[in-house]
Amino acid sequence: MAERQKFYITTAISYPNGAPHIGHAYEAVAADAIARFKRLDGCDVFFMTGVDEHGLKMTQTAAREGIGPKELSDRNTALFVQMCDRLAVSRDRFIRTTEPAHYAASQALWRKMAEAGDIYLDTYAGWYSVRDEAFYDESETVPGENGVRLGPQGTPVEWTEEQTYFFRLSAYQDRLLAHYEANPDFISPASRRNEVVSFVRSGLQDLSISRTTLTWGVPVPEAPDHVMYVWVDALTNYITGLGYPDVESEAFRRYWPADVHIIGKDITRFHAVYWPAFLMSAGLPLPQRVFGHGFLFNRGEKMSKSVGNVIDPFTLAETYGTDQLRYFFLREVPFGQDGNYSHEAIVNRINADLANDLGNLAQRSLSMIAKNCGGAVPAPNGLTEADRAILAAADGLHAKARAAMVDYALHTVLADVWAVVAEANRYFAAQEPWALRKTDPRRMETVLYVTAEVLREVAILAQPVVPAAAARLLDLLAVGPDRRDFAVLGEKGRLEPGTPLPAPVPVFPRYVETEAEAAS
Ligand code: ME8
Repeated sequence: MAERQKFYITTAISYPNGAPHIGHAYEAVAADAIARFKRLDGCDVFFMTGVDEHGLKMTQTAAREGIGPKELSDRNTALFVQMCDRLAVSRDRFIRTTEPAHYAASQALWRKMAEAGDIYLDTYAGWYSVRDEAFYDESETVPGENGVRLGPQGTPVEWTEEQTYFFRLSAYQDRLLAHYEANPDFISPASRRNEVVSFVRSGLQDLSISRTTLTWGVPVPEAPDHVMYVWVDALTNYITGLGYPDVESEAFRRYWPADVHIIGKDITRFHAVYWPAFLMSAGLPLPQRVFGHGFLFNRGEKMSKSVGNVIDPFTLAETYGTDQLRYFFLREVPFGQDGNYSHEAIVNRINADLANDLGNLAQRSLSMIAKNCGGAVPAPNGLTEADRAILAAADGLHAKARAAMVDYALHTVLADVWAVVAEANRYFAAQEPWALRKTDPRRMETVLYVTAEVLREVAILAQPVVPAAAARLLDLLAVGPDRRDFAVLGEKGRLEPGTPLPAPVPVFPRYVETEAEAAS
């Protein structure tokens, strides 16, 4: 058997300075859907997510709450883990940056960069945003209200001056530009790539990479009065998770470099400029790709605690259902672009796509099979042009989905799958199997077989996004657990006539408005 292709995918690691929000949920679900897709498509996947526990933001939030940063992190990290469970995020590893192994990895990477001559001590004087944990050039900041200066993300910046270690980022400008040029997909989507290229072209300053005014972080080797700048240790998480500094370890050799880092667009610079420069300095291979997804907004507005529109992913999952929420995120928002969520938009997707289009087709065809075909998979009796056409459309989905996934276009995969669902509904309506029951029962069986077969392929391909509902549908079709991956799509996995089927139950219930919602 050919060796399975490896696929290493990560999310950003989230700051546990508060409870997870919808942006965290979105990123985790998107990365999970990609990981599940790749697993079903035969890859040996390693999927990692986790939390970024150090830094000034954690220290300051903890101080405001009158607790230590570790206590703050422990409390919120538990919620991030719960969120992963609640949203069916199938991670292989949940990493915490306070793990001793992560200290060792970060210090080892630091030493490599120092050995390469890329680290020196100097005085930093410039602007820092605690909210972004980022240094900004004066030219990137603007005056805000009440004498506060704002950085490019609209967060306040503070003037800081201290003795710190620097990383010779300026020395990597040409190598980075050459890398972007030679690897046009390194930064996706293209709009993010253009931003990064023009940032790097405009000239790179050396980067301050340690702090002395802070103790909550990874100590700098041989300089314990310094802790590492939080982004140095945060980015290192991607290799800590594979056993770095043991580059001979099985996991590191197997999975590094990462196939894709899934991150939000606001942190592209760290992943597409700093991270590859650190890796080049340490003599390690670079990740294949950095994918910067868009932001989710609440009816066009940025979520903020002061506006009071921060939506808790637990409440959303509770209200709409995990699969429903996952489907909404990935179908509604073209992956890479910004998107909006609102109660109406979520309900519309649930009821139109899931309950009506797929749920009803499954319910109608499976109940007819239960009543009229002895509760077993019916036998096809000679295929017509219409039967062949819908089967061909379903059989063609795998190739289309793979093509869309080259760019992680999850929304395109779903649009293609649901286009076949719509076509199957038209087929079902046109064939009128309920009328054939009396006039031509053999033909009815064929129509029901073809419909069930389309449902099988749709359910298999829907698994990455709606894992629980797809599994229920595959149960209803008596598709065994070993016959659910993409290898059995198309003719080789056809349903076996005569296979007994369980009694059908609805797979996607309609969302019914509560009285309060209906009245508002
Ligand atoms: O940036 N919509 O952590 P974080 C979509 N610790 N995505 C969003 C979002 C929104 N409204 N808000 C945030 C950090 N995100 C660092 C990462 S990685 C080595 C260190 C995304 O908790 C954001 O873009 O602020 C990022 O990818 C992730 O959520 C975690 O954000």
